Amino acid sequence: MHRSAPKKDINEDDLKVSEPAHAAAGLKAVMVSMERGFSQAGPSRTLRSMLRVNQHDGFDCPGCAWPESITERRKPAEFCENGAKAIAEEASARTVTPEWFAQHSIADLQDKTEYWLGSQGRITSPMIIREGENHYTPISWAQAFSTIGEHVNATTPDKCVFYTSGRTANETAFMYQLLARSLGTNNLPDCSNMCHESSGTALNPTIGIGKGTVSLEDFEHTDLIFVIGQNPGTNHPRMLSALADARKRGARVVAVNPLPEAGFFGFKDPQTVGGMLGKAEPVASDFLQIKVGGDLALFQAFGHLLLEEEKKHPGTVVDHEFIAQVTDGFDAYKDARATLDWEATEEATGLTRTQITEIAMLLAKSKATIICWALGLTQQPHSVPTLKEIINLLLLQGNFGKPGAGACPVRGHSNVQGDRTMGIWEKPTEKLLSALDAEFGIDSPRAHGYDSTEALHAFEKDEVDVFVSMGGNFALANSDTEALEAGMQRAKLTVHISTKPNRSHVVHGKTSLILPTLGRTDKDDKHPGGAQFLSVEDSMSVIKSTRGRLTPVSEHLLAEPVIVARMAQAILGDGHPVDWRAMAEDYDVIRDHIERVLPGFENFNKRVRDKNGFVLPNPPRDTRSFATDIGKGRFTVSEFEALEAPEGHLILQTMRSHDQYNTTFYGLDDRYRGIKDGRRVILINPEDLAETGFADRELVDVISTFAGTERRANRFRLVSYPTAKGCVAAYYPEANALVHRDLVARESNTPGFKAMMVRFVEHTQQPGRTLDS
Ligand SMILES: Nc1nc2c(c(=O)[nH]1)N[C@H]1C(S)=C(S)[C@@H](COP(=O)(O)OP(=O)(O)OC[C@H]3O[C@@H](n4cnc5c(=O)[nH]c(N)nc54)[C@H](O)[C@@H]3O)O[C@H]1N2
Ligand SMILES: Nc1nc2c(c(=O)[nH]1)N[C@H]1C(S)=C(S)[C@@H](COP(=O)(O)OP(=O)(O)OC[C@H]3O[C@@H](n4cnc5c(=O)[nH]c(N)nc54)[C@H](O)[C@@H]3O)O[C@H]1N2
Ligand SMILES: [Mo]
Repeated sequence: MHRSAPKKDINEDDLKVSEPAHAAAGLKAVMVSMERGFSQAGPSRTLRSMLRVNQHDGFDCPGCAWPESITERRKPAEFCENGAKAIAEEASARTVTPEWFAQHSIADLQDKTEYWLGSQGRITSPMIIREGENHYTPISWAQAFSTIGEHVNATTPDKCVFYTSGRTANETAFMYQLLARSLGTNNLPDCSNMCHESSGTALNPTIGIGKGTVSLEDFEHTDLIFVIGQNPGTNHPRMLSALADARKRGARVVAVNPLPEAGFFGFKDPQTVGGMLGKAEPVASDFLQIKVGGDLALFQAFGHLLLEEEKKHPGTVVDHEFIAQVTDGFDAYKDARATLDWEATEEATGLTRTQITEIAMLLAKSKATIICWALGLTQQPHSVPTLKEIINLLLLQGNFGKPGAGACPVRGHSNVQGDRTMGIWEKPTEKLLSALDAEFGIDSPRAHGYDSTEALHAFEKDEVDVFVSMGGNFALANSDTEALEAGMQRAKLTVHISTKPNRSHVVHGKTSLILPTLGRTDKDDKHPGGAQFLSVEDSMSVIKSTRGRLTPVSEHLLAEPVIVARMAQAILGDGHPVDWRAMAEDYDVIRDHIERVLPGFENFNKRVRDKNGFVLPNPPRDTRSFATDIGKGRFTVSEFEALEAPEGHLILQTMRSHDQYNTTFYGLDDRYRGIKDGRRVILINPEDLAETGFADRELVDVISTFAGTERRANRFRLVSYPTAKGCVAAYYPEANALVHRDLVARESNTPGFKAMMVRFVEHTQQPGRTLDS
């Protein structure tokens, strides 16, 4: 079933630019998804997998963490263009074999982009490369595991790092954290550290849970929805149906974003005839084109205006009863918001007083508001205070635990939320550790481990001997690409549990292993008791099963739980109290352990087999209560803060194109933004472009400044684009080399991927980062 892979890599000179689109999805979306599916996987695998996505007893879409509509209303094809691309990418019948590795030296592979690497296909055999070698060569599974055991046992636990990417299923994640803790380390950085960590850091102390408080049904009962710092048309396309439906019912939908993303303006539902034929339904009723980093100022202004409005019409805006009964800190908040500096607010947000007041009046009148956000709010120095201001607004109007209201952080990876529930966390609670110790007779370490940023520092300081990566592409996903890659190359062993080749495999440690694994869509039936399934948790705390059906591309692939169990056996030896083998043979055994260790998983094995799965407890949503240290919801007071570009600089944010999944590129068509066949672009407001003195499409080198240091990335093209003034945008991961590792969200340590200060200089052939050219 081998299909051949493209030989051609990206040629940035092919870049084409056209007008941005005004609506998302539609027939074109369906056509693109089918075309990608057929070219990667062939018609039969494509159709078989598309029909089972997000269906009962099917597999969970690896595309994003947006929930499926439950009950009878589940649509026959619960997927979207980008979900379909994610599936095609995984169901690919193209293969990366030992012969392929023999043909491509590391030096050769280091010159390739992610686009080329990822499109080569699925890895078919375990591979190893040792110091001084130029090629990966095949290795048996048994030898691969004993290599890991030897390396880990030759160093100390604190020099071992276990990274997790958010596609990892619950059962695998549970075993993986148990392995790290059995060894004696909490070095469990994950992609969440680079993603929504700021959300958890803001929510835990204020509402007592690091998760959202709405369910999908709430979208049917809400008056007002905010969609902030999020590009749903590309990254959560199924969310557009919920938004368009709410809009049809009469709810207002306010988008807050520096970019006029296509999904805000129209949605052509690919699951209805009207939508396919091109009739766009409206999505956002209002659009605030905010300056990057201006959201904190905006939310403080909303707070001020709501309190003013309450003074004018007492008892109509603020929920005093709710505040008195279940919250703390209101008076201090009220005092802090008593006055407002309009000049500073307009400067920080790039919005006018009239625009801000108009939207504040929508809030004042709304009886039930949902605030959704994603990465536009989580990857800046002041992200955590910004998100705490959202919580203040929701508390002020009692928007918790009532229909149509709540906080909705829209997660990324399809199981990133579940991984954290399972204990993938470098700062575990004592409750988790003591439950693990009691269940397994182990002695979990209490010292906190590295998050992703601290892991990057540790690489730099040569404090990582062994790096194990459960999925993901750490080298490219994190900041300061150059320093990180160099650090990774000095590690003694890197282990990559992967489906497809990526950059991290080719900037590997002195010894490196690639361990090929089954994906979501693959059948997992090589067990004494027959086929096994896994489970995931979506953005709204629903746990459900996921079961692949496709025949794996190679008989040498192992399921992730089996890989973890065999690593654990090789590292911890025979006398270890945990029965790893039993868990790997029968995933019900893992779920029984989870039930005894984690709250909310009573009867896990029974309930996970329910057609709609089950919902984890969520006190704010279920009982209007807050399990914080004070047993109340907490108002907080934050200083006014915004991003300010130094003279001659603009603020750079990084975002995803329509044709990529994080560091994986499906194609080169960012269709809604009109950017095609190239990725090294800087979207810039026409007025800002004029001020730089460069012409549209001119090549420039980009210099970022942070704390007196500079980073340089070469050969980007400026593209005139209707982004907010003062703010430019580039694609992730091309721009990651510009992010200084100390540029982080202060309290959560999430990299400042949407907060760089940059200037442009004429393109020269000077040394500097040109990863993709
Ligand atoms: N197809 C596809 N789906 C995906 C992914 C993918 O790569 N491809 N990735 C998954 C993952 S892991 C995640 S975390 C999510 C990410 O989902 P998103 O958060 O939608 O991802 P980004 O592309 O980073 O988009 C960030 C948005 O925030 C806006 N923004 C930037 N700075 C600011 C700001 O200061 N204020 C405001 N208000 N807005 C701002 C940007 O203009 C952009 O629209 O998507 C998930 N789903
Ligand atoms: N500049 C900038 N940087 C960012 C961001 C940003 O907005 N801007 N966003 C950040 C965010 S939100 C995130 S979540 C991180 C993402 O960081 P990661 O999660 O580390 O990166 P991905 O690109 O999602 O990982 C892709 C790789 O996962 C492997 N893979 C795919 N499916 C499977 C599977 O089923 N099992 C296993 N074992 N492996 C699999 C494949 O080999 C593929 O190459 O990046 C962060 N980096
Ligand atoms: Mo993410």
